[in-house]
Amino acid sequence: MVDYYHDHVAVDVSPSEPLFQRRKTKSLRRQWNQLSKCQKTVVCTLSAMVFLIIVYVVSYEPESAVISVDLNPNENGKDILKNIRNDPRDVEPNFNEVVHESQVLEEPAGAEIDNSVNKNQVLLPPKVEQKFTGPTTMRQQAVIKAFRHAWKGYKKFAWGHDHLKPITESYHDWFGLGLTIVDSLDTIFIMGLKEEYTEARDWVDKHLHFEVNRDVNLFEVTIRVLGGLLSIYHFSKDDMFLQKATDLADRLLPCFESESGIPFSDINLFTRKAHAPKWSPDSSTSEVTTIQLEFRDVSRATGDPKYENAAEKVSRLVHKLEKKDGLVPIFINANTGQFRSYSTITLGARGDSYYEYLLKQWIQTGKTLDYLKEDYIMAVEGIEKHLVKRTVPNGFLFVGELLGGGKDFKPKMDHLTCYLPGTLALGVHFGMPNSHMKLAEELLTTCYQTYAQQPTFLAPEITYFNIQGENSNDMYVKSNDAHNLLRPEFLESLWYMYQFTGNATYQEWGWRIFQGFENYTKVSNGYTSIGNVRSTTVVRPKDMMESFFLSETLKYLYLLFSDNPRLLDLEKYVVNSEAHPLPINVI
Ligand code: DMJ
Repeated sequence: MVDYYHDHVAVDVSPSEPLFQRRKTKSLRRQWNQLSKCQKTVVCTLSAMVFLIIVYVVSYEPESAVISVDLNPNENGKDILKNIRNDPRDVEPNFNEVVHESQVLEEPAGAEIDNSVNKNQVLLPPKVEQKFTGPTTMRQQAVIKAFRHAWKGYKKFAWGHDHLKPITESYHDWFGLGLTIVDSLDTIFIMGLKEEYTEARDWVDKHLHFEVNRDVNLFEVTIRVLGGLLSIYHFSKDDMFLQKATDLADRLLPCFESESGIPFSDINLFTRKAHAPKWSPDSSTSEVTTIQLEFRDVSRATGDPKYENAAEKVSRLVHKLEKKDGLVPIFINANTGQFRSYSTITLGARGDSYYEYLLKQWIQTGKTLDYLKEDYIMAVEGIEKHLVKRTVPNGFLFVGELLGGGKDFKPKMDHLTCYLPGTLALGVHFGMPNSHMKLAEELLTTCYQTYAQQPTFLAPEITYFNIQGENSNDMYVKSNDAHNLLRPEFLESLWYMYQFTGNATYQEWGWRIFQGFENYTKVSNGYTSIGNVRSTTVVRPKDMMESFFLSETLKYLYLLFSDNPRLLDLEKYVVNSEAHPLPINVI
């Protein structure tokens, strides 16, 4: 009798065994006793060999099925790093999820929030293991082919520069930090591309220096470079990346030395002098509130709380400011610490990721910072109350904007806003109200329509919506807004929604959009932004491949097309605004 109700399988040899079976056992024993000593030895040896072969076959994992990157940490890097970090886990090879006992970052009790959080304590991140075993579907292989095509053009004409200009076979330098390489490293790792990994790592090790006399934007460098370095550090455990990240974070820190603690937008990485943007006295709200995941992660990886303290103080200051039902104006002054009066409220440019990082910081900190959760819930309520409307005639739901400090509604949505369904779904997964999922699904459909209604199957940068019934079209695009910069936001949302629902329709939508990129943005030396999504014949190539195409757009497509919806474990990682996964600190 076999017992199926336990982990093991047990054979019952009780006296209730049928008679013929007992006879069979007896005759076997008799036959065994008749064998000579030598015959018995042969039988035993053969049985042992058969047993060993079975054990080997069961535990064998074919090497050719696994595409993984060789992750030898740089030993020199390790030594230097020990000077800046005294992490007890350095001596333990398998230091999963070790947390210093007294290092819990707690929400201060009561309504008054202390700005000087976490002064001398820091929570170390879990050293999570994440394996990527290469593509498992044809569609993933197609994305890898696209990545390699883009990489080849970048290598040939723009290596070490920020962006490829694929039409003129040249490059563009924004900050002069090899943005495409740093932004791509974790995508390369996830895709399991060994050769590309080696050359990219080598470039970072030998050529990425931050001692450059050039102004850079705090937000862009934080999400792309700092985020990119940290993410690949966590995946690869290669300390060289953390060293670079720490050097960069140190150079960015003076941005926070304003009168209010709200950071200046720009800084010279060599002189370390920070200032407001040249075109405005104010910083952008989304920019100053979309750097916290990265600075916190530097603190947690190095054991030094100063980065987290400076960045989180910003969130706490913004938390205290007056808002319109949780919605924030898009400009804030670094000296006064106040929002600019009458500035626009939007989930698009300069507002978008404020809302994203409320949720993601809360997740990153193991759901410990309640003020972020509350601000997030209030903001979604504000979105539903003030910004959400339906189109005529088909009733598509969209998120518009409020101008003049909240007085006038504008039925306009940036493509950037299409990150929102994904963030809402992520929130619901972590316990936010279920009603957010309904909003996410409806917005996702509208965003899909902004692609599907164009003959190129590519969305424009900005879409306007018909709410008055002035004609029979739900949405329209102005000539100046008809460009597509190879942006990722909608694909990002598709990936989150696919993760949490398993609905293959989202993969189909992603595939159609990927075909749009293949058909209208692919050129012989890479992929290019285009000026016009409204025509299949006059797309007007703009000669620019931004780093986020490799960092985000292709990464999200690759993850979306996996037959494993949990290819990247969102219980362990929170993904920054530039698609760089960072570990969640579970207490
Ligand atoms: C990226 O750099 C980031 O996703 C950012 O938060 C917003 N825009 C671009 C991509 O569109």
